[in-house]
Amino acid sequence: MSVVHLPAHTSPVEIHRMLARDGALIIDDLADTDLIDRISSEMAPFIEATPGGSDDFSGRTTKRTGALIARSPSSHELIQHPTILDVTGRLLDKAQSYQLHLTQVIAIGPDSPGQAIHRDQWAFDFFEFPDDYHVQCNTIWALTDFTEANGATRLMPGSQTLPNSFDHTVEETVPAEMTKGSCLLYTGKVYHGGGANRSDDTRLGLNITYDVGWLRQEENQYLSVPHDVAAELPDDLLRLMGYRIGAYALGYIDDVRDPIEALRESSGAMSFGTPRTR
Ligand SMILES: O=C(O)CCC(=O)C(=O)O
Ligand SMILES: [Fe+2]
Repeated sequence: MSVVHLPAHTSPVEIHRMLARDGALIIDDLADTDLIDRISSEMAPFIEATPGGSDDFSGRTTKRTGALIARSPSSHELIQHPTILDVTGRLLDKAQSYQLHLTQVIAIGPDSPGQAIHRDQWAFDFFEFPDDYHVQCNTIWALTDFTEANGATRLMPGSQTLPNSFDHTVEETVPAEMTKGSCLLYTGKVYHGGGANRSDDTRLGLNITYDVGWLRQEENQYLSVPHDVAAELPDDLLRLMGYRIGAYALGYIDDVRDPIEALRESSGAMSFGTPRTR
C-alpha cells in the first residue's frame, strides 16, 4: 500500500475522509515554494546552531529545531493553513478544542539511520486512547523534496487500529515521497518513522502538530515564545498556541481569567501580585 496523494484543491471533507481511512496522506504542492524558502532561510541560523539528537530515537545525526512562532514569522501562515486547520478540527472533533502541540524543523543529515517505527500518540505516556478517539493531527511540510534516498518519512498506511507494538520494521513501511511545498498529514495512531538518509544532502521537514486541548503540549508555547513577542501576535494565533481555556476550565489564569486577557493586560510585564481593579 502506498501513501495516497491528493491535489491541493481537495476539500477538507474529502481529505478528512481519506485521513480517517488510511491514517496518512500527502497533499501535493499545498504551499508556495517561495513561502517554503522564506521559512527555510529564517530558520537556517537556528538549524545551524542546533546539536544532533541525544538518543537513537531522536537521531544523533538528526537536528530538531523548534520555536517556529518566535523564530520564523513566515511559518505562521503554514501553522494556520486554513485547509489543515479545517481537517484537524474534523479529526479531533471529540474534544472541545485543539491547540498547537509542537513546531519543529527536522533535519535528517546524510548517513542517518532510519528511526524506530512508532506512533506519535505514545508521547502521552503510552496511554491507550480508543481507536475512534483521535488526540493529535500531524503535518510534515517538505522544505526540500522528500525522496526514499534522502530520508522521506516512512509509514504504514492503514495501521492505525493495530495493537501497540515496538516490533514493526521498515520493511512494512512505504516512503512519503513528495515535492518541496507538499504536506504529509498523518494521525497520532499511524505507525511511521523518519527514513534513513543515504544521500549527500540534508532532508528538511517542518513538523507542525496539533493536539486536543485537554492534553499537555509537547513544545511549551508559553516559554518557547517570549511574552513580548507573544503580546504582538493576533488573537487567533495565540488561541491556537494554547492561550485559551482548553475545556470547561483548563488553563485559566488567577481568578478564572482567560490567559489571552492576562497576556494583553500585562503587555509584557507579568505582575500577578497586585490586586486588579475592574
Ligand atoms: O522526520 C520524520 O520524517 C519523522 C519524524 C518522526 O516521526 C518523529 O520524530 O516522531
Ligand atoms: Fe513520529
